[in-house]
Amino acid sequence: MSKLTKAIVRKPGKNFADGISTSNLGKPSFELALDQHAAYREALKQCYIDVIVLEADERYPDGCFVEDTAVVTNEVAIITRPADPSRLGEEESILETMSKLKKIERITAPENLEGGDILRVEKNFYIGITKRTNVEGANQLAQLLSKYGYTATQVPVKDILHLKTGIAYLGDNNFIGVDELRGIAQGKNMIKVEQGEEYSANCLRVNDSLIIPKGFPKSKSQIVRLGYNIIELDMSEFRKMDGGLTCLSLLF
Ligand code: CIR
Repeated sequence: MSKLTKAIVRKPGKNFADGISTSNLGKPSFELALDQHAAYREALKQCYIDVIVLEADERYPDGCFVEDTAVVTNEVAIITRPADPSRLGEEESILETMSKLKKIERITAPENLEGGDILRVEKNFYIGITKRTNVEGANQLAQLLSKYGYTATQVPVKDILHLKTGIAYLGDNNFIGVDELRGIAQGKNMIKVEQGEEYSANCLRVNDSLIIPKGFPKSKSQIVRLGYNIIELDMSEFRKMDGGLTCLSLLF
């Protein structure tokens, strides 16, 4: 894994609770979400990341989930096209910030692709085909990535929001994920999350550290054996809005 140096994040807005949610975990507290977001930014800083913080954009209640708006490599930022009408447009301010830092490519209309569906494993990108990412959007991404020397593999995903809601690549041939997605980790080591702990499949490797969500003891006991420097964060308010650790940043 190449060294990560920067992240773009966006603070949750006051209308954060009006975003899309299927979790049935209740309404999130805006104040607590702000505190959890601040802790997230601190954790990234601890991992030697220069964090670029965008202020909340009240037009988009889900705007803090910036991961969905771009796919970033060393060479390029590919601006995506979110599928839900309430999120379409979030990508424009990311484009503005990103264009000062990277060469830009774009997923074009009418296709859709969200960054949460993109799992990078070394030089290959797995692309989840979900309600948010269609095959044509995935084909566009694959074609763009191939210009920069990367390959792509499409993965049909059922019953979960985004591919990375269900699986994470931790580096060093280690994965954590739900059983449905074990094919991605074939021949590699995969920690299988147990029933009730599915949320812990979304972990975030940042340089020498691994950020994991707090409150999933079975997954944690397996993760600690891998020997990473672990940072645990309480993600309760973002979870209520179907968001996880990876969703809150664009890392590069
Ligand atoms: C949504 O449904 O779009 C947001 N409430 C959550 C997005 C989470 N993003 C992600 O998994 N990459």
